[in-house]
Amino acid sequence: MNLETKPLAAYYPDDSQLSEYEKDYLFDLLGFRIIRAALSPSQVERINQWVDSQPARKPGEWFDNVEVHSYQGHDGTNYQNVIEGGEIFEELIDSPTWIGDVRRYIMNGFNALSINECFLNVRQQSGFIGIHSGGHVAAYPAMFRHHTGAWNVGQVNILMALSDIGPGDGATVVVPSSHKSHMVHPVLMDSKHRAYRDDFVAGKALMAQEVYLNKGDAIMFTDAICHGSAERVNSGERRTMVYRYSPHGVMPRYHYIPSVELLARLTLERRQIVQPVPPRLAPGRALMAR
Ligand SMILES: O=C(O)CCC(=O)C(=O)O
Ligand SMILES: [Fe+2]
Repeated sequence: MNLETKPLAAYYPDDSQLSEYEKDYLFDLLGFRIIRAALSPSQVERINQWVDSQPARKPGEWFDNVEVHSYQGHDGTNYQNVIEGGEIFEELIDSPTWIGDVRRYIMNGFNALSINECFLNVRQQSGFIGIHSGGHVAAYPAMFRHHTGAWNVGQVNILMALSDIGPGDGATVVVPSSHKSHMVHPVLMDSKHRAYRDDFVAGKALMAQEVYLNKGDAIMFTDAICHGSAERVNSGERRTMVYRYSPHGVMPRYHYIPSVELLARLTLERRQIVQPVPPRLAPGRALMAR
């Protein structure tokens, strides 16, 4: 069934009015939370200034340890490994707005977190990301377990809005509670691994709901939730940034090794997230890149 996108149902409450327990309940029940004003206006402005200062670049180009990338082309330009892009990106590694909850959801507060992927995405008119994931996916980032009071979530994503994202802007869509579903989403039945359809605009999928955000707001979601985005029909561009956190045993998605300059600048707490397992080499040996 091919549907027009629906805005997120009116039942979703204002995060700032909720108790900590109620927020946990929502995350467990729905698979996502909306964090209003997760970034300050000045943080949003500093990031947007960084984007505005970038010349046109093509996927495959590198600058300052940041790699220009795209998943499928139509989903836009990604600045991957963006924590290497400057101080503003470093300070968000352990943003007090979310890091405590992220730690608790992933490992019950043990200090064993890692950044699995971090990128800034710029998406133009007609861009979208296809529908993907769901509770049926048997991969570590899609693991979602919660025994009362104890969590074990394989990946928590923080998707930050850097531009206002409303109707027609290509909002992120979620299928609420689908991280708990053992059934494959109907439109994923035809896909190769039943996990991703890059040809199917997620906004048109059964039960997909658009999440509207003001710039500075964020969605915190388990990677197990069935999600993607609507097609951007408005002119202009949509800007978002995603930090994905996983237990440190999950391989980083694109294998970036932090630069020595970055490691030297980071606080211990941030360094432990960016490089939870510092490499140990015999004297005289060096790491080799491929
Ligand atoms: O681009 C979007 O709105 C969705 C991004 C997404 O799929 C993700 O961050 O996992
Ligand atoms: Fe995704």
